[in-house]
Amino acid sequence: MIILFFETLERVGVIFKEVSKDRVIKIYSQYDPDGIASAAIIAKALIRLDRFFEIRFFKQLNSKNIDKIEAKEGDILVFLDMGSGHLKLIENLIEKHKTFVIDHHEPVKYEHGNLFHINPHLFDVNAEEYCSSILAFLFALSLDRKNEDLLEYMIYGVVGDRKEDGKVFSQLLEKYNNGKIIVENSLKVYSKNKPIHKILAYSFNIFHPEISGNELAAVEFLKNIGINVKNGNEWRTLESLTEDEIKKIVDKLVSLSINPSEIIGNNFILCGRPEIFSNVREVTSMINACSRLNKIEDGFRFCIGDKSVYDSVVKITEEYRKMISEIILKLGKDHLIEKDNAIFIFGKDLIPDTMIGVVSSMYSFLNKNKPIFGISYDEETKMYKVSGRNTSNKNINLRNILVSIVNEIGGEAGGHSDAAGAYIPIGTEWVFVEKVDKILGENNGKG
Ligand SMILES: [Mn+2]
Repeated sequence: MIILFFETLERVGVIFKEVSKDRVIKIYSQYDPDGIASAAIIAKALIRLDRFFEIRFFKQLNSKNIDKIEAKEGDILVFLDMGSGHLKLIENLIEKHKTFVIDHHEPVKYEHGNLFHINPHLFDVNAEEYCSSILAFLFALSLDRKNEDLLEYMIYGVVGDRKEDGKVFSQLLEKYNNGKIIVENSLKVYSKNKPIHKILAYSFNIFHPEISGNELAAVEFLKNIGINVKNGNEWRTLESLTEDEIKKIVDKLVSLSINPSEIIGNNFILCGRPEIFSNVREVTSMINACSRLNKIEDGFRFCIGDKSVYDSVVKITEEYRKMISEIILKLGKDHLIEKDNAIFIFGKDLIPDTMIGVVSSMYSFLNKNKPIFGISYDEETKMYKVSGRNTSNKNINLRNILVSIVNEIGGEAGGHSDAAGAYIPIGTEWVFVEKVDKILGENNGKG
């Protein structure tokens, strides 16, 4: 029941305020835009509450890095956008510390008097509509209604985790917007005022291996459908295109099997910002670029509006776009393995572990009707990292599939039904491929 969910949020907020007085609060958050946005919301709310806190970002919690969590007696622990699937892993910490977990990943069963667990999966609500920044925003509201001005941060997380079409988000946006954020239904791109071929090449949600990351190919694409890319000596921007021209582009992209929901949708424009930082899609991709290139502190500072990092974040974003472009260019046929029921991207050494999820997501935007599994080497765990994405079949639960496979071949797994991850031991990758294909085949047979 939705009432119970909100009541719990309020109650946990009251408890948090009480127990965190004169304590050090240690915040551990995921390093992606949803985690960074959640941390930004909680940080601002804690400053307003006059609390002491520290923030650290993790790529992922796992048995290899769990000992990096150091807490002194009496410290309060807060986990954001991670933890729900790791409660057994952090059991020793929960036994010693009041622990608040604000997360939307599928939880494991675990309860303890010290644990305050905010996760939509534990309540009778549509968990798919939530991300951690939404939960963090609701939690911040329960601490103080003034925190409704943190809505902007919430949207970075929502766009990062692709929850912008959910009802929960649109209700919150409507209720707390105050006219500062304009919603525009248009091409889902990061800017309207850049040359259109650049926009096509670098809006990686509109993904096609022969256009994305390749400006020349994007120019050719536009010419082939009869669109002038220049007006005199000037490159034309998206804003200068006629409705008819935009329709031509959309139709052609759809004919190339790009998922229509990736092409047209809502963009969120922040009023009163320099153009380059005004489209939430661009802000989010900038935060994401910082995460993927291990510049997490810059991403966090940028998220909370620290102007001193603006220049470096612009550079990081350029570097990130170049890096993805190179990966797309190098990803040859031998890296892509298509089985009956799934597609595997063998990134291994070519794709860094921080990028494999991004690349898997991009390929899942192509209408292939099969889940995608990216595999790359992870230095920290010395294992293969797997990123699974499913946009095609609502009847499968990737998280459960990965959990059941690692139970057989070793490793760890967690996540969501449509986006899940795992670490698997080196040498098990081919067994993994066969097992995934077999389980999905059985699933399709049943469906
Ligand atoms: Mn998330």
